[in-house]
Amino acid sequence: MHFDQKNFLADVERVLHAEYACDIKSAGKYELYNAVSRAVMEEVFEDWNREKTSERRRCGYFSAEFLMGRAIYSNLLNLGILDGVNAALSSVGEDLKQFEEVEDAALGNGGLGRLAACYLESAASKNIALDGYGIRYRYGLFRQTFVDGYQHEEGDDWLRWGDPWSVRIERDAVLVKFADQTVKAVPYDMPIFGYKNGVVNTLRLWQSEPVQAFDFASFNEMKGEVKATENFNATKITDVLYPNDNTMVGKILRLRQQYFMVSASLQDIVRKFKATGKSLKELPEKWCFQLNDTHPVIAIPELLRILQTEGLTFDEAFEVCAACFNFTNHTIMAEALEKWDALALSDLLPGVYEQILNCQRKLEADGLDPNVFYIVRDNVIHMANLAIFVSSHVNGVAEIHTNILKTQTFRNWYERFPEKFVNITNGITPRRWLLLNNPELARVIDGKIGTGWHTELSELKKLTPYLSEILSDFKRIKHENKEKLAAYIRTHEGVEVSPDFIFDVQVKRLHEYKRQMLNALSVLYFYFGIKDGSITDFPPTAFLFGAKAAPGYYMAKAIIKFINEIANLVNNDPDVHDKMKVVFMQNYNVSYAEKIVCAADISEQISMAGMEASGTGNMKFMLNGTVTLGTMDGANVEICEEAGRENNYIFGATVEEVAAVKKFYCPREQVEGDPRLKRALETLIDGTFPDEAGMLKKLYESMVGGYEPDRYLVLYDFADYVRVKEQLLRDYGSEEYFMKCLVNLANVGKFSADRSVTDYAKLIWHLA
Ligand code: 26W
Repeated sequence: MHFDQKNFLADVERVLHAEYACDIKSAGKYELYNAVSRAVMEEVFEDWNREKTSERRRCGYFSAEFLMGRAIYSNLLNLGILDGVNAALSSVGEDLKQFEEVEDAALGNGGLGRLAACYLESAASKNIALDGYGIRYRYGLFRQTFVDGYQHEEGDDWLRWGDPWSVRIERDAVLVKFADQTVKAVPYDMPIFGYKNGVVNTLRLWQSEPVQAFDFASFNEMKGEVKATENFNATKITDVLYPNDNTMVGKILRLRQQYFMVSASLQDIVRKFKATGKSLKELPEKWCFQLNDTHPVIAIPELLRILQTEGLTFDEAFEVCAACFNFTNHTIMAEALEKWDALALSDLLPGVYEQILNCQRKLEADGLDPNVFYIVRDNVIHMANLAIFVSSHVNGVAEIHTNILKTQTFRNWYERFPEKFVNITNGITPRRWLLLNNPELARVIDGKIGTGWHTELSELKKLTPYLSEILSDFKRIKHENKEKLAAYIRTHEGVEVSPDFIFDVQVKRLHEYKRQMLNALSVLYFYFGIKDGSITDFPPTAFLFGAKAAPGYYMAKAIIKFINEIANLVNNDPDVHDKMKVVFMQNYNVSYAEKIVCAADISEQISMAGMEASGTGNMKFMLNGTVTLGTMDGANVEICEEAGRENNYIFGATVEEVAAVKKFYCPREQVEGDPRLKRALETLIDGTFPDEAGMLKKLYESMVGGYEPDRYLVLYDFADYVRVKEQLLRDYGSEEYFMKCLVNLANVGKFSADRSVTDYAKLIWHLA
């Protein structure tokens, strides 16, 4: 994008005059943020419109979540005007940094939502015609604070700073009909800028509104179908993102959200396709759809329904759907695979339910054994099975995960339809996760191998001969990043952390399978070891945690409380204050992550093998030159393939061992056999920590009592974890250690989202 400082400031002034009746001198942060963003938006119309009106084949990425984070810096970077805007603002005494107060668009929970955001950015950067379709939640993922160590949740008013990067497209509004209400769906379009290539794709987020305000003509067309009472609470549908990650809660409002978003998207797409005069049978030539987990799978019966209203037969409609839809699975956890009560769904969406039944009938007519293959059974609708049956491609998100899908989770389906199953290993965008968050390191790399790696990440391999040359720069930059993070933690958490400590980091959603407990218990073991003199040469380490727990997930909240109590104990004990610090960072989000991943010395990826579909945080740390302390799970396996297992710190039971161990495993014996573990674990019940609510006691019981004690083999893997962690802490600081970091950086290429979306485009979407 052409940039002229004077013109730009004049544009900003003009927006300020018109929108806020002020000028640059008198504008507050809010006004300036909106004016700067809008001044940029004025310039991008042509590029955006070219893509919006282009005839080329496209893919719609249907997702209930897009965890976009903060838009302004990433947009300016991709438009190639980050430095220009920075200079322009400096010339009038303003600072781009002030916009760090702008809220993140946290319209997602975790990995799946952030993956969608990375894919949109990478697709635009690779000139792949991918558009996102989702929900414009009024409130995103809750804002987290800790009160007495307990998690508290507050509403996330992400629109507080305005939404200058979206445009409301009233003319594309459609009606979405439920049995008991009809609502208006209004799209807000966000431009997705490719990296310095002039490509602008679209993220279209639908907002639910009452139908009264709808334009009169369409209202009349409905011939009085809509009763006044039906407008009641229409806005509620898109009010708030469900804060569950990996657990299905069968709430009808969630079903309403899912249907709302896919119905609006498909109506919009079908309407525009029809306007070209082509037959809807040809829809698959122009469109395909990627279903991001089961959340948007209701799109399948909805498109079947729409196509039949348009005159296609069921068989014709089915053929179109089979050619259009593809399905990504992001988790093997049974409790995350969406199922809906058939009665509830048929009450709310009778027309859709009919199509689901038609699919079940077709499945039987095709000769599949209904005892093995079913979409509806015992009045339960299995959304994943529906997706597999209809889609042309089903993919997992890392090699090990796809293999588990094939051999366990969807084994029968794989044996019957092997050609459908493919693996596409996840990736992250190197623009946000290195260029933007770690510009100093990016400059050093540019200086050695040029800038080709910005869009072709495997070029980082060219660094290999220069690793020792950049070692001292790397160390210096890492230390500076640690200073910045320490300053941020001081202001936001009120804890003093020395940047000279090792930064051992675990950031991700709080879940038992991710085993923050394992990390916590090791911290206690180190603490007691230092106290009783059995550990003498402990290198000063800061254990940094960041995680949100689903508000209804009791055990996850107990783990947060436990870690906060450990932090309290450790940080207030003068005996260890020059040896360890523990910080649970509040409100971990995308913007916090940007500061963290470039400042970490250790990346903790310690899920029980077989449980983490891929992980993408692991890739962010690797891209910033951090070694992984992890299990052979998810993409860790491929990280080891790419960077060498010897350059990472791998421990614990493998998938095969997990299966074997579970047969004879006795957690209590495990604890009795290891006094260090016993000492750490019993803090949960021996009065070390206050526990009025009995939460810690319950946590203890989950480890050694009840139906399936220590389900995720925390106690089983403890000894090996501590052994490898101690080795890593000993290695830290050596030339060898830093070389491992750099070897990881040089071999991170595979984990670029550019590679992932290119794979999707070739193998699944057939987009040139
Ligand atoms: C129905 C409730 C629910 C909500 C969210 C079920 C499942 C989810 C997501 C699938 C959870 C999720 O984010 N999974 C993560 O997806 C990432 C992107 O593929 C992977 O890297 C992570 O390993 C996986 O946990």
